Amino acid sequence: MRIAVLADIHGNLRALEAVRADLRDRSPDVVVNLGDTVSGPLQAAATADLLMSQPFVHIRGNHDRQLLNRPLAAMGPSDRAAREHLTSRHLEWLARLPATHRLDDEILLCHGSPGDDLEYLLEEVDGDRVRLAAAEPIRTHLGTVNASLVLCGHTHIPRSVRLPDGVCIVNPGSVGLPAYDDTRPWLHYVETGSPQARYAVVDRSPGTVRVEFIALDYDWESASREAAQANRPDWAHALATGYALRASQASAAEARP
Ligand SMILES: [Mn+2]
Repeated sequence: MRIAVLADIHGNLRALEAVRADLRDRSPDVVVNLGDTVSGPLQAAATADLLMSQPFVHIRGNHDRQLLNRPLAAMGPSDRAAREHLTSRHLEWLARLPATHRLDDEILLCHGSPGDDLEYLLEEVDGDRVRLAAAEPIRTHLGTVNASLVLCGHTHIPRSVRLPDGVCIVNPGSVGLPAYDDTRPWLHYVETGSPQARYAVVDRSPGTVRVEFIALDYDWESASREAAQANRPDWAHALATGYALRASQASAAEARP
């Protein structure tokens, strides 16, 4: 079974269209979307409309949950921007998505870890960056899940890990947002170092897993301009460079005439 794995689209329709164009030549058996589908200042409603029309397997991410469950005033700016553009049919669609899904007996889809859409499964925060976690904490975060292949997103870092017990875990990276900062558990930056749109194709045959990571050019300059116009210099910088905007860079940019 050949599985195209998309995650963390974050309302970036331009990046999603680049992935869809690339998928046309690959004809996977199934396309899965691992959540954080709309949150952000770009094209939340158009992204949701497109995805709702596709025969993909979708699960929800923490941001999809947060923009449904929180009052507008309590949302972060990315969730609020998306929420303001979504209509009831988009919200009803998001509300129906499960937090995890089993593609078959062996394959589990989740956003963060199987039990927590906010938990980093393959990374740990080290100072103000993230790095690959050791096998033991990854195994702990997997919990009692019985699957030989786990597909996850959330940290936007493309990675394929095989634990000593043979379980394979693949994060395809982010379709729509190549870098971000977060304050949980403290301020840190997550960066892929390239503005390209990411996804993966996982070919699972009995006894083997072949993983192909794909990085695609698309019109990230237009996406970045759109974020800047929405007063999101952090997104504008991340989309154009694949690096996160440091607080010191942001204040320096503001001080410029
Ligand atoms: Mn997430």
